[in-house]
Amino acid sequence: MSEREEMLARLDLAMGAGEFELFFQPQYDARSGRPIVLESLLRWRHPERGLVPPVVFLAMCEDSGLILPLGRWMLSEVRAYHARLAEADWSGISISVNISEVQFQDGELVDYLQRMLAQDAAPPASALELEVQESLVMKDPDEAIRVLSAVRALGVKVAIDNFGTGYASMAALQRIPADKIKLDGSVVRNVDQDANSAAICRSILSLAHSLKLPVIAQGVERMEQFEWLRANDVDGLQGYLFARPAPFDDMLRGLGALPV
Ligand code: G
Ligand code: MN
Repeated sequence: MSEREEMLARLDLAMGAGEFELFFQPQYDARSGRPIVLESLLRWRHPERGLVPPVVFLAMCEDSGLILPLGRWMLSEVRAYHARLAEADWSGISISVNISEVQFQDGELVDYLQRMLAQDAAPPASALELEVQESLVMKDPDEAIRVLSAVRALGVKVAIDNFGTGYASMAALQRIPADKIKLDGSVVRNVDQDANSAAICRSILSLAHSLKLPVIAQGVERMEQFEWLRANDVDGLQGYLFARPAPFDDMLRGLGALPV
């Protein structure tokens, strides 16, 4: 068997074997410094290879169709973590889930969410946030608007992920039903050092704010970026500077407000 075939065969068994895990990375309110959302990130703990990052296996899951049951597993799995947040006195925090292209286009996403939310009233739908890539939304804006409107009608929040990677027309953004946008790490990488980068970032912030959309900067790695972003009215922050993705218990131990 080729390495790919071997991985595919193992992936098929991984879900039943409980080898998928969620890591969590906090997002913070830029003004109060408080953690507001935990982004859940999928990891595969392969028995021999150890921790496999999603770039290695997600495309395989999409090709094999495993992405659908896996995506549903993530959605229902995160609900269990709310009780643990409440126990630790962090009950106001939401949890976000990244939605893959296949899952977004599947046609069953809204029905699945509705059934899942109906099973148990706690936590409320508003404690769940879906992250949908900008590129995916812009591929078929009319269809995305239909799905995202239905998601928000359930009370679930929507974030447009990796914003600023070049696909969104400014005209399209105003039609997209969303609660926030997450700036791609590439947009904020040099904001404090490069005038063009700063100009682009400022214009996205100004556009989003005129549409009443909060802006979360992701991929923040340096203190100077953090300072620039706060001075330029960014609403939320996420990145290695504050916290790396980590298993829930490790994340919880390190969780606290940023000094702002
Ligand atoms: O596509 P999305 O933005 O959801 O991807 C999140 C990924 O980005 C995670 O796998 C996480 O490990 C990574 N990440 C989170 N914070 C940082 C950061 O500050 N710098 C870099 N380079 N990557 C980050
Ligand atoms: Mn994301």
